[in-house]
Amino acid sequence: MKTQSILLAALASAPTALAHTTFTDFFVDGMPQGDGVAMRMNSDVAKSGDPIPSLDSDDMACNVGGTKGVSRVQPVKDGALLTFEIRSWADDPSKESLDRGHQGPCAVYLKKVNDATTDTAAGDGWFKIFDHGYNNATNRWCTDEIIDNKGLLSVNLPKNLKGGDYLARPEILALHAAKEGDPQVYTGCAQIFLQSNGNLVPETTVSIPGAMKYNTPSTNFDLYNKPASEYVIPGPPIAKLTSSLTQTADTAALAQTNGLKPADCILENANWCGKEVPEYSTETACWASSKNCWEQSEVCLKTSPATGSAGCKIWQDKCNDIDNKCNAGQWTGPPNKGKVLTPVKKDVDVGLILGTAGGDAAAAAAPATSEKPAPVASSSSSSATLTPTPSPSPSPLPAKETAGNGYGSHKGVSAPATAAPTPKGDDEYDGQPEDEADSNDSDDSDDSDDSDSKPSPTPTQVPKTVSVTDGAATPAATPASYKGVGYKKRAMRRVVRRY
Ligand SMILES: [Cu+2]
Repeated sequence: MKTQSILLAALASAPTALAHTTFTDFFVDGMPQGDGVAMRMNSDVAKSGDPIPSLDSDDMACNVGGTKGVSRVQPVKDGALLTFEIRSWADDPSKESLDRGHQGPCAVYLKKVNDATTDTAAGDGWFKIFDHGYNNATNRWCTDEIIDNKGLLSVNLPKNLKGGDYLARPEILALHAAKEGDPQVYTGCAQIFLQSNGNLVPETTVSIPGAMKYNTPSTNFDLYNKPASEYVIPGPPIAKLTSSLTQTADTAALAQTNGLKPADCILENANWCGKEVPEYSTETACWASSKNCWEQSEVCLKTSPATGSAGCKIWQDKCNDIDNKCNAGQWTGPPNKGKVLTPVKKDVDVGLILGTAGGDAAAAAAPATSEKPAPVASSSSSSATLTPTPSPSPSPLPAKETAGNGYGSHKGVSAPATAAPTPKGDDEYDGQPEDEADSNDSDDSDDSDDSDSKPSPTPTQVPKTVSVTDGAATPAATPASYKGVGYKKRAMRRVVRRY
């Protein structure tokens, strides 16, 4: 058992250390929803951080295995701010979000679905609500902005979209190996229920896979030898929205019936929920409840996605507590019956809210796009593309989120006035996650140490589940001048080594 547990621990810690990046979780109006909650990630945990293997595969929709949904769907208000988080180590938000050698555009797509838990995601129905490529004025790519914003990518949902289930899909395209035929796409999907009375729908939708193809200027771009200002963002322009003719004015659409957190869920680990064990007052019943507890623990561990099993450890503490009390002859329980153990989530300042830059080229006059002085706040660009609607027209977003320089701040905390860099230098990512030597980082392994052993008491470490909350307070800045030179070799080496 011990050997097996060590082996599993090694297996579990290795993949995250080799990761490029993963969309691990999302926030709604600055509130973290929990690691992996309502999030479709690569179901192959060992490869969770890898780029999508093929642009032509169904994996492009919601990542590998993402044609299958998860059980939760998170409610969001009309016009909500969605924030997606990326991590190089899916289970450790304190580490870097993405190696800086990854440079390229990003986008966010939506797809209206009947049931976000079962929709297969791949195929038609996707529309783009945001993109951001290269900003000439700042010499920065979308990835630069995300990295310097603690790995957070935020987008305001267009107001008055038709309510109901959606898949929300962030996308990053890293171009460092594009010229060599290896455009690296990172994606994932949030399952959301939009609480909206609106009736806006996209005029046109696209298929994913299909919106991004190999051997196009967007995907075989020579990052190191071509001016980034010439770069064309892949996929369709930001969708024009129009009133749905088939408006059913059903307020029933506002009532979410699917994917809600079970009322008796006292602990979450991604989409797993722990339920209180049966009450007991005899020794036999005490141990029966202990068994119940450990059985739930096993399910928790088995269903842990790449974001880890921190919640399962909390659950094991509960089981150990029951065991100790059974042993001590305290046969009335369970202790702290019904107590919610899910760590309290705190509001996060999501920092930068990017506007579009270098994108939407099809919609705007072509050359002008790349001359844009600074990122335009997303609200202005999206309201420009919204088709006027009969009833409530898309209302402008609060001013605090639309600072003219493109740095909005959801919580009104001011973001950097310029993209002024704090030089970190090239060695910033020397010896960083990519090297195998790091794969047994001691702080990586503790998440998995005891994970498979059940009644072995694990009285240590308080798991750091919501540490993202500490992390996101101050947007850090990094070298704007950094052009990815010097990374190239590493990037190539990496490609050779892995693909
Ligand atoms: Cu990578």
